[in-house]
Formats: sequence, C-alpha cells, structure tokens
Amino acid sequence: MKGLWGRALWVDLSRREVRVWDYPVDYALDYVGGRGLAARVLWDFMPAGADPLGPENILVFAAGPLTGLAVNSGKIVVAAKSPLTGGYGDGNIGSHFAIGLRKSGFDALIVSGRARKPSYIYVENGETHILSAEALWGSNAVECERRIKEVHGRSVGVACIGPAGERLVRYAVVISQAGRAGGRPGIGAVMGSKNLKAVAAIGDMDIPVADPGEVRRLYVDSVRDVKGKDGYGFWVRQGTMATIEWSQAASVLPAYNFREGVFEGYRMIDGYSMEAAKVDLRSCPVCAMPCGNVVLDSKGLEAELDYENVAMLGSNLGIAHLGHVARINRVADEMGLDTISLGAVISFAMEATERKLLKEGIEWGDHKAAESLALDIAYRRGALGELLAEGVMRASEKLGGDSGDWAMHVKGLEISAYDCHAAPAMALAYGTSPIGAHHKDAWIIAWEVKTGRFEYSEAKVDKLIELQRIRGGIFETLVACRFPWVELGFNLEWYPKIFKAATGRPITLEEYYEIADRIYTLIRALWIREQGTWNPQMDTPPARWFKKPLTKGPIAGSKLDPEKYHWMLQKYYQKRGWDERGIPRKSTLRKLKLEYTIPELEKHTTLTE
Ligand code: PTT
Ligand code: SF4
Repeated sequence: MKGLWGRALWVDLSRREVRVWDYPVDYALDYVGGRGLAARVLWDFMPAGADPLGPENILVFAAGPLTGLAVNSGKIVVAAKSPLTGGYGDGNIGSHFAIGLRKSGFDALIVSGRARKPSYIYVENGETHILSAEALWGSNAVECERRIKEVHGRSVGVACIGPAGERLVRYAVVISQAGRAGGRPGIGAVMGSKNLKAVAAIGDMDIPVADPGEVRRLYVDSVRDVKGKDGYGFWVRQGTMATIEWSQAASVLPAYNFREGVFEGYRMIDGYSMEAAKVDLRSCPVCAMPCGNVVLDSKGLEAELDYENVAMLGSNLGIAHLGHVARINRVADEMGLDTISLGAVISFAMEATERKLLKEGIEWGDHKAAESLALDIAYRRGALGELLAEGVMRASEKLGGDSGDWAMHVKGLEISAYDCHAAPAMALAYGTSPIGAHHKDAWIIAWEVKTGRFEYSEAKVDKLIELQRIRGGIFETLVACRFPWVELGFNLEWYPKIFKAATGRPITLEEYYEIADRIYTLIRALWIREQGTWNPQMDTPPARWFKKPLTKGPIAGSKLDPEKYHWMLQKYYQKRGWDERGIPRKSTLRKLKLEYTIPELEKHTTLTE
C-alpha cells in the first residue's frame, strides 16, 4: 500500500542488532498504522505476561500513512505494555522525530531487549546507529534534546526521557521539542528500562504516495480551510487553555482531587491569564493551527501550557497562580513526568494529609512543596517521593483506609482533567478507554453537557462508540492530530480523500470504523491476555463520583448512579460484541478477523459464543 513504506526498523538492544522488517501487508490493510500497528506488534511479538519493565517488553514508535503528508500530521504513536496499568499503553506525541523517521524510509521504529549501557538510537536516511548515551544519562529532557542536536544538527528530530524515565517512575513520559509529551501510561519508563535515553531521526526521502499532485493539492486546500475557520483566531490565541473557563462554567473543572467541579481561583489560571503572560507560540511540525502556548514560570523559564496541565497542577491542587503552575509544569517537562498523573498523585497526597493518613505530607495549595515533591518523585527521593512514583493506585494500596474511594484512576491510569460527578457518558469514556482513564479516545463531555448531562441513555453509548471510532480509531492510526476536526470543525470527510490520494486505496468512514472496532477489540484481547481475567469493575471509575456528591457550584448535590452506570456499561459491551464480563465473544473475534487471538484467550478464560 502506498503512503506507507511497508518497512519498520527493528532494533534489538540486547544484541545490538538492527534489522529492517518488511511487515505483512495485511497489517497495513487491517490495522492501517500508528496504534493499530503497535497493538498488532505487541500481540504477535511480546510474550504473554511480559514484565513491562523487562527486556521482553516491546516499545513501538509508529507513524501512519498520513504522517508528514496531511494537515497537522507531525505526530507519532508511542506504545508498549504499560508499567502503570499492566495493560496496553500508548500516547501520541508531536515531534520532528515522526517526520525524520518517515523521511528515513520507515513507518515505525520497534525496540526490543535492553542495552547494557545507556544508549540512544540515531537514524539518518535509513542508516541506523546505536550510540552511547552515557554522557547524556542524568540530563533533563530539555537539555538532552539540545545536546543531541548539538551533535547531529538543529533539524534532527529527537524524542527522549528525563530522570523520571531513567528511574522507572511508572508514569514517566517521552518528551520532544521541550514541551511535547506522549505516552502517559509510562512509556518513558519503558524507555528507561531499556537503557534507551533517546531516539533521533532525520531524513530527506520522499514518502511514496499514490498521487503526489493530489496529496499536495489537498494539503494546500486543507490548510486554507483550517485557517479560514471562524474559531481560528481565538484558537491560536488560547488553544486548549480556553477550556479552563468552559470547564468552570460546566462544573467539570477538577478541584481538590476531583472533590469539586469548580475552583474559586480559576480566573488566575484561565486562558485570558495565559494570554496576558504569553511569550511564544510553538507547534508540532506540519501544523496549521499552533497551540503550544509558552509563558514564563516563576523562575523565568519557559513552560508550554495546556488545559490538562493547568487543571491538574492548578485547580486540582488548589493553586491559583499561573506562574506557579507553569513552574511545576516546567519541572514535569524537564523530568519527563506526565503532568496529569503528577497532578493526580500530588492531590492524592494532599487529601491523604488532610485525612491524617500521611504524617509528613503536603497541604492544599502549597506550590513550593508541590514543586519539590515533583522533583522527589522524579528522582524517587524520600518515602513520599518513592510512594508517589508508583502512581495513585499502588500508593492507595499501600496507604489503605478508604483511600481506594478517592484514588482517582481507572485500571491504574490517573484520570485526566474532567470531573464526572454529573457526566455519566464521560465517566463511561474513562471507564472504557483502551489505555485507562484518558480523554483522548472519547472527549464526549462537551456534547454531553450540551445535550442532557444527567441522563443515562443508549444514545450516549452510541455517541461514545462513534467518538472512540473516530478519535481512537481513525486519528490514532492515520497518524494525525485530531484538533482540526475537534476544535475547528474541519470536516472528517477530508481524511478519506487524503487517505486515497496517499495510499491509492479508496475508503469510506464506515469501512474505517470497522478497522477501528478491530483495533479496539484486539486491544481488549491484549488486556485480557496480560491480566488473565476481566470483569466490569475494571471498567468502572472510582467510588468518589458515585458516593460523594459535589458540594459547590450550580450543580451541587450531583453524583453518579452506580446501577445506571452499569446499565450503560452493559449496553456498551453488547454494542461492541463483548459478553457481560467485558470479554469479546468468539463470534465478534471471527467477524473482526481476530480469530488468531482465540487460542491464546482460551488459555486464560472461557469465551462466550
Ligand atoms: C497527552 C496528555 C495531554 S492531552 C496533555 S495536555 W491535552 C498533557 N501534556 C503534558 C505536557 O505538556 N507535559 C508533560 N510533562 N506531560 C504532559 N502530559 C499530558 O499528556 C498534545 C496535544 C494535546 S494537548 C491533545 S489533548 C491532543 N492529543 C492528541 C492525541 O492524543 N491524539 C491525536 N491524534 N491528536 C492529538 N492532538 C492533541 O495533541 P498522550 P503533544 Mg501528547 C507540555 O500524548 O500520552 O496521549 O498524553 O502530545 O505533542 O504534547 O500534543 O489538553
Ligand atoms: Fe500540535 Fe496543537 Fe498543532 Fe495539534 S494543533 S498539531 S497539538 S500544535
């Protein structure tokens, strides 16, 4: 299939072996690329029950057929078995590395084994080198990228880890361009476990496409279309930061460890405060609508802000000062810590302190203590740093008491920044996301708030699946940024056109949805293989949203209804062709061309016909 090279670079770090793998054409036809390719590689090549931090885990950097070719397509999926959740984990990072890899003649970089000494992988126009990173080990992610560029040139694309990844903090991320982060479920720790400090690539090969003239024309037209959208001007002013104001108005802004959905100090950290402080606007490569808003932190260093970062490190910690929030954000970027999980573990510690479960803890709103705790976590320093480096789920298991009720995670992945006391469909989105509680697969909350937030309905389940197909299926396999479609209303029908021009393969959105369903069910099969079991509780958000109502704001008194939530979850399973435990039926596996998973799944559980 054109648009893809059909080749992945496979680096075995234990053997220091580099090989070019012509992956089967069915992978491209049935899974497209990005997340689809990664999930299939993990199913086929990672031994069942692999230690996520052992050499047997497989780390995949996977681009897709539109990476580097379509509007906003400077992105790449980073995936592996997650050390945080024990299941499938991935993230999507904007990086020149994505373009460098594609222009070097590869769709993906697959890394197995473990290097004996700190190393980095450097790819230049198809030539691959495993180089020593001993001098880079210990450097922060911003510094590391700068130093690699000093050696290989400014244009080289770099994705690397900071000290948190080196120390196997379970929610360490991969960082690029000093403010892009990907792989929330600990993909940075997987890199660290392989002694892999960074990957870098540069190339100038032409990506093979079916109709180069049409690809170019569609690119120019789609950029013009995006830039002509009504919301364009406001988007480049505020980007995702506009969501702070919206979330406050909708009572979904996480405050005090998701106890409340409104925050009294929100004005101090909203999009307008950010605009007043903004010093730069950055972007991923090949982007027509930049959203990397840069401000100076309280130490005068640059920090790139996004809604999730500011909500989780601001309102959720009770911090109402943008410079202080930016400071913790900058520390997270340098250390290579996921801001969402970092915000969640610190707020968990603040609540545990208030409830006297922690003796030497941390108080709400204490930004200085939060900054130094972030460093302690990254370096696994002290008892609290060590405890929180394990993530909220494990920390709560250690602390005991009723902390499981307010340990805000699903499947071990900390919840991103939308409170769901009065948003059952968003709660279900978190419950059923294929990587744990992340909004990337179904940000249904804006639609839900507009169309009847208190209802539990089949229509919500249908909408959720539709969003999962588009966001988690289409965008994560193309691989391209979803923001033109989500934020500016760029028509989804552009993508089949660009796909055809690039690959030569006509595709309808309905056909693409089937591919998306295949990938979802494969990922579910992978989870079951790795966990050895499944039950609906594993797809259920924490008790806080069901037991303790909101006490502030216009919808005070709201909480989720557990029975109705489980009614929606069962509807969801039925529509996906999974049984009442959440395990894919045999008939579904056959229908989706996943019959190859049946013998392995039957080793762990009885499959329903
Ligand atoms: C994403 C998650 C998000 S989602 C944010 S802010 W967001 C956080 N950003 C972090 C950060 O910054 N520094 C840090 N140390 N940790 C961070 N963790 C958090 O990570 C990101 C944008 C954003 S900003 C979003 S929603 C969209 N996500 C996309 C996606 O998932 N898929 C896709 N096809 N397109 C997307 N476009 C948007 O990209 P994860 P990025 Mg990120 C500083 O990766 O693991 O999915 O976690 O990649 O290049 O930073 O772009 O309000
Ligand atoms: Fe990257 Fe933002 Fe552009 Fe998307 S809109 S490609 S996240 S800069």
